[in-house]
Amino acid sequence: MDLTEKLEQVSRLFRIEDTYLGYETIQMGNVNHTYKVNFRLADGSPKSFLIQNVNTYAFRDPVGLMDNIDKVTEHIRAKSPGKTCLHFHHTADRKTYVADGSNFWRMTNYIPSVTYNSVRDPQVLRNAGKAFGEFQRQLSDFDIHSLKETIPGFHNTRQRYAHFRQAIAEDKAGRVREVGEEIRFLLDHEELACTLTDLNAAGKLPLRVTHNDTKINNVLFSDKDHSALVVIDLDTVMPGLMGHDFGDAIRFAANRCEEDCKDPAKAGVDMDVFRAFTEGFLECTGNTMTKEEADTLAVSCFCLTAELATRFLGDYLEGDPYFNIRYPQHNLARTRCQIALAKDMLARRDEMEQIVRECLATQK
Ligand code: GN1
Ligand code: MG
Repeated sequence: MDLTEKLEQVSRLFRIEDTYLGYETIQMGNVNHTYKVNFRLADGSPKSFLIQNVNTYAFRDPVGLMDNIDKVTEHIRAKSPGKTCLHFHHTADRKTYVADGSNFWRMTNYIPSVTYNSVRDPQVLRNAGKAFGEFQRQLSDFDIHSLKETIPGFHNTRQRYAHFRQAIAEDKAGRVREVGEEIRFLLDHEELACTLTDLNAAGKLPLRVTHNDTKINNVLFSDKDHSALVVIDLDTVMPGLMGHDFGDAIRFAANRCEEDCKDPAKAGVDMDVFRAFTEGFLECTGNTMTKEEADTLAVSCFCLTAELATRFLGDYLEGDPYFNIRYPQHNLARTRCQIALAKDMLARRDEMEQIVRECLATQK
């Protein structure tokens, strides 16, 4: 069966009865595969949905993952009457997925919108910060213990480093000798990179329900007024730290180039972007944030960037089993870009601390 037929079959299992017109592949994320499936309704009008094939190498418990997502989306939906929300379709036996062989399919409503991989407009960035801040706020009364850990230790940077060391020791793809300088930088900065993880282990930071993958392209914006419509990609919603969501968002949105740019010299923090996003994020979270959390925001950007660099490089050393790659050295380009960004974050740490303080002061 080819993919067109497969996607039609999956749609039927999610009880979509309309006339199937075909599919488009959507470039979204580095882990799952996403398709927009198009239908014609009885009255002739078009209607689309998104179907994703969940990567079960990354997500070992996809059923637990869908259970998390279902609970979280319904919690948010109940709190946002009349607002655009994500909604997962159900099969006849009330499941939010169709599992066949190694494929694990799910289907959501398609929300017409725009997304950004890189944006410099401060209003859009403020709105993105608000969207992720609001996401945390909406889930502040969610029962954190009802969430499964979809990827255990996802932002446990110590554990990420342990895997990274193992990848170096095993050298499965014979690539260690190419990347001595990158390995050295990451190992030299392990202590600082593990700041959040260590503070958490010491019980100094509150656990919250966090998104954990706060790339700005996980926010859908209205194409009319650039307001944020909804936060998507809830695969990694888990108990986490405020700095995980803040740091990862800055890592992606405030970088002067795309995260896999082949020219690492272009990477660095755009401080105007940093400020605009921080303003929006703190507008929604500032009054519930503890002093310890506020103190970690600037360093969290370095932590999350270094952590992801160990993951990209570890994957490269293992022969790229985890991240989807579009060319053989893709994970290496990603690594170099993240390292260059992390270096710039080190140089600008005081400046970032200062901006966080200024933004907090206007909140209180
Ligand atoms: C992966 O697939 P995507 O784009 O949602 C990864 C994130 C990384 C990101 C880097 C489950 O996210 O942790 O930050 O790539 N997600 C998972 O682009 O590993
Ligand atoms: Mg994701």
